[in-house]
Amino acid sequence: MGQWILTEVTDGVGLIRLNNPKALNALTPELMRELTDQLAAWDADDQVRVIVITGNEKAFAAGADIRTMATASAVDMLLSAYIDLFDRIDRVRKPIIAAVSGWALGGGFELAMACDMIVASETAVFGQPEINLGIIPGAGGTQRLTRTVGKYLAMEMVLNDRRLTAEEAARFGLVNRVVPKEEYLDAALDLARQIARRAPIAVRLGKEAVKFALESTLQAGLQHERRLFYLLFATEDQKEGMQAFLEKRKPQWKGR
Ligand code: DAK
Repeated sequence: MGQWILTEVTDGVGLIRLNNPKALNALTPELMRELTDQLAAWDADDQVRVIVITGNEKAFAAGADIRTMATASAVDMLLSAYIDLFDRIDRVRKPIIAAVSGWALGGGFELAMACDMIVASETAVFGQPEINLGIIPGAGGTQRLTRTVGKYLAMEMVLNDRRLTAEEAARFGLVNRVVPKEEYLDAALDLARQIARRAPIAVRLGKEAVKFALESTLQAGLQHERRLFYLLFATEDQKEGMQAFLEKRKPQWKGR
C-alpha cells in the first residue's frame, strides 16, 4: 500500500490510519482511493473480521481536500470518482469502527458517519463546516446526520456550522462512547476485538439487518430481519452456539 494510509492486522482486526497529517488528514482523492481499496481487500480476507479506521490525536480528518476542490467546476465534481469512493464504504460487509480524536469535519465527519460505530476521544469535534465554503455537505452529511440527530440540530449544523463536542455527540446518539484521549484507539480496538471473536456470519447479517432499518419501512424491515434470522439456522455456527450453551462451554465459531 502507498503513503496515504498505514495498515496493520492483529487478532482479526484490521487497523487503517489515515496518513495526511500535514493537512489534518484532509481526504484527498488518492487517500480515499487507498482507503477504499484496503476496505475492499479486507472485506474479502478471512483473517480480518472487523476494521478500525482512525486518524491521529489531532485530527480524524478535517474534510475533503479543499485545495483539490477550490477551482473545480460542477462537471469536474460530477465526473470525479470521489463520491463513488464514499459509496464503496457503504458496501463493506464487515463492521467498521471509526476511532475519532480531534477534528472530524465535513467529509471527515461524513466518513465517520459512514462507519458502523464511532468511538470518540474526549477531544473529538464533529461538524459540517461546508457552509463556510459556500457549499453544503455532499457525502451524506445532510442525510446520515439528520437520520441520527433529527431535523432541528441537523439544520443548525448544516446551515450554521454548529459543532459538537464528544460529549454532545454522545448525548445526541452520534457516538458509541467517549473515552479519555489516551484511550480512544485502545477502546476502539478492544471493541473491534470483541466483535471479531463472535460468530462471523451472524455479525455480517446483523450489520445488514441494522443498516436495512435505515432504508425501509418497519414492515419491510421486520420481514427482512426474519429472513436473515431463518437463514442463520442453516449455519454450523448456530448449531455450535446453541449446543455450546447447553453443554456449558465456549462456542468454537467456524464462520460456516
Ligand atoms: N483541506 C485541505 N487542507 C486542509 C484542510 C482541508 N479540508 N483542513 C486543514 N487543512 C490544512 C490547512 O490548510 C493547513 O495547511 P498549511 O497552511 O499548514 O499548509 C493545515 O491543514 C493545518 O490547518 P490549520 O492551520 O487551519 O489548523 P488550525 O488548527 O488552525 O485549524 C481547522 C483547524 C480544522 C479548524 C481548520 O484547518 C479548518 O477549518 N479546516 C477546514 C475544515 C473544512 O472546511 N472542512 C470541510 C471541507 S469541504 C463530494 C462530497 C463531499 C465532499 C467533497 C466532494 N462529492 C459529492 C464529489 C466534502 C467536502 C468537504 O469536506
